[in-house]
Amino acid sequence: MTLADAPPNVADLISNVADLISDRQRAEYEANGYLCLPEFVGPEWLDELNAVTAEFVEASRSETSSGTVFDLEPTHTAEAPRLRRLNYPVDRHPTYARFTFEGPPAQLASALLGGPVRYHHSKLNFKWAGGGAEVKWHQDIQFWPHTDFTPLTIGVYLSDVDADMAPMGVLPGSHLGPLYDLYGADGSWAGALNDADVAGLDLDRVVYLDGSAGSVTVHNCCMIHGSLPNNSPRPRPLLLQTYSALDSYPVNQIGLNSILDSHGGRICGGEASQMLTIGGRRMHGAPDFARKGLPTIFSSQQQDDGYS
Ligand SMILES: O=C(O)CCC(=O)C(=O)O
Repeated sequence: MTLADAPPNVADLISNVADLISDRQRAEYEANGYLCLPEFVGPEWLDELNAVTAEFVEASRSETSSGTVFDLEPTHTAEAPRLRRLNYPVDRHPTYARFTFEGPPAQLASALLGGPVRYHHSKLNFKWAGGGAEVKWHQDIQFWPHTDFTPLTIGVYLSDVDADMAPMGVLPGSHLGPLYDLYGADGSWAGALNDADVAGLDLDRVVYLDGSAGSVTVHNCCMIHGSLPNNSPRPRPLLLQTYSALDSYPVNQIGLNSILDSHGGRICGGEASQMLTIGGRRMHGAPDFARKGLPTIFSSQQQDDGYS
């Protein structure tokens, strides 16, 4: 289904999940840990996103090295930009924010996770033409652990991506297997499985998720995935956004969880419930005290702290 004209209210669509994905697709996601949905995002969104993205590529010409906004290849120049990534697109332009919080990815995440979702982070991986770097085999959850394994990442190809353009590769079912150590032998963070662990994978089973512009990839946070270098003459822009279930929370001070964008934790399609499950025990946590200032147990119990 094309969602270009869908209403921008996730809540409206949660009651109509069947319009977005079928029960069979949801079951496939649960069993295999991934989905690929051809041309899920319609031309209106794509045109808008590509126009904004072109502005950022243009702006990158005045940059000489990677920074908060851009991750640039070492050979990037003003004449021949070579971008690896636009960091945190939702903080960079309202179009990305609207797309991520109200558009097809938020709607799809809600459909897959069965209700409102908690946004975590976003990025736009360019994988530039003529050698854009490989992404080695890894799982995401070690980069940003949560209180459960519901987080998923939705990728949107902003242009046609064929098999020669290094599409995302996934190892079906690996989301139900071991969680690998992504540190190197010297103890430093490598962000990838080591060679011995990779040698133990059945890489013949990898599925590469190519698709025309607007096609969408979904992968669970425990999925083993990666992509080859892009040796084609065309860049491969993949806009990625991560969401978890409403009652799933990032564990602070581990990896990316400490440096989320200004919208990290935002709820799409509902309100925060403060429900969570840890170690199999469910509870209703206290409100977010950052919102109205620090209460004490006295002011809470006397109901004069502004939270009642
Ligand atoms: O861009 C890709 O092909 C994969 C991206 C990815 O896995 C990541 O950025 O964590």
